[in-house]
Amino acid sequence: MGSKTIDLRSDTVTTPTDEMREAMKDAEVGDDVLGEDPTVKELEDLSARKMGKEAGLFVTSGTQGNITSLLTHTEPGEEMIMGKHCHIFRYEVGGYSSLAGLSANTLDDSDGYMEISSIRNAVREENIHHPVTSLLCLENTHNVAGGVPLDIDYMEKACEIAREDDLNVHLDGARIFNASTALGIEVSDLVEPVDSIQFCLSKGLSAPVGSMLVGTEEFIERARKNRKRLGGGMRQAGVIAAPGMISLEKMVDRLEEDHANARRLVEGLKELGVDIDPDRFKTNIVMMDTSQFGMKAEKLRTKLEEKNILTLALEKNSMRFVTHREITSEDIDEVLDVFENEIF
Ligand code: TLP
Repeated sequence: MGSKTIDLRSDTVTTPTDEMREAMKDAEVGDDVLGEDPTVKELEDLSARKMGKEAGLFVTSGTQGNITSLLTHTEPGEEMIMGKHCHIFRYEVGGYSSLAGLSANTLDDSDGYMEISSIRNAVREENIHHPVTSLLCLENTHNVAGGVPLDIDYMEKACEIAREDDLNVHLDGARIFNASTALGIEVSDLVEPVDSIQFCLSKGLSAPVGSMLVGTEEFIERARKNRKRLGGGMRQAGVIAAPGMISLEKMVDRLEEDHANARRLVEGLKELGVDIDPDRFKTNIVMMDTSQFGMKAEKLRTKLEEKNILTLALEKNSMRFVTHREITSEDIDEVLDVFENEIF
């Protein structure tokens, strides 16, 4: 067995490339709170252009991008509709409620999709007892469902329903380029119907830090103030925006490799007799039920860790593997070897 640690916990573990480090060193900078950092401006403009929206805002993280968006779309006391398994609801420390004062009407999204009819039924009618429903949140790719890319037809239908009731739509597109890659469509077409998108530079795109929020100019102007309110106004942020430019210009095209490695893992596990559905995993995230090995996910995680393979025990019986730039097809073969020889 090799001694390299094979880190499949998340694509967040990717480290900046040499080119990114060089770009950081050479980045032109200024005080971004005063609107004077040329590299940040360039990244914001490029992000908006790529998404086909008017303006962009550089934020510290996906979580900050999402909460900034919620604060900008809504008023305290309002309600939003979102999936039970979405990141904003499950993994952002309840900021939607403590920071934005919102309630969440959560719908089943186990396979990544909330039923369109359930979205329609979840919108509150005007009534003195009801909060106002003001926002629909979508997540693409859907993390917990297994990196599911929501197709364009669904995106359009969900947004159409939202519009009928005057809701805005925010997309947590942390991995939106994985979705557009898997679906084989332009990212701007996929996000066309939504009002705002948060997408991450620091996941599969390998930047060390940062996410982007994009939307209309008017929305981004108000979001900029909310980001400041959250303490996210940065100064010479060009040094961290510079690698983000490389993420957008050079790291998108290679995501297909990550998807191929995820496929190799799923198909290999299936061949070994694991109960896993190869058709379910279309991007870089794979979920596996560990109860078939007679083990809780945490137990299997520890066993794999002893073999230098890092994974996440996401739920009691659910283990997550995420492929990324620092995982090769040989690494996947080694993981499959360990399953064959040590786990079965
Ligand atoms: N997800 C992380 C963990 O927080 C679970 C991961 O390893 O997958 N939206 C989605 C869909 C995400 O998956 C994440 C991060 C975020 C937002 C938040 O991004 P950060 O970590 O930059 O705040």
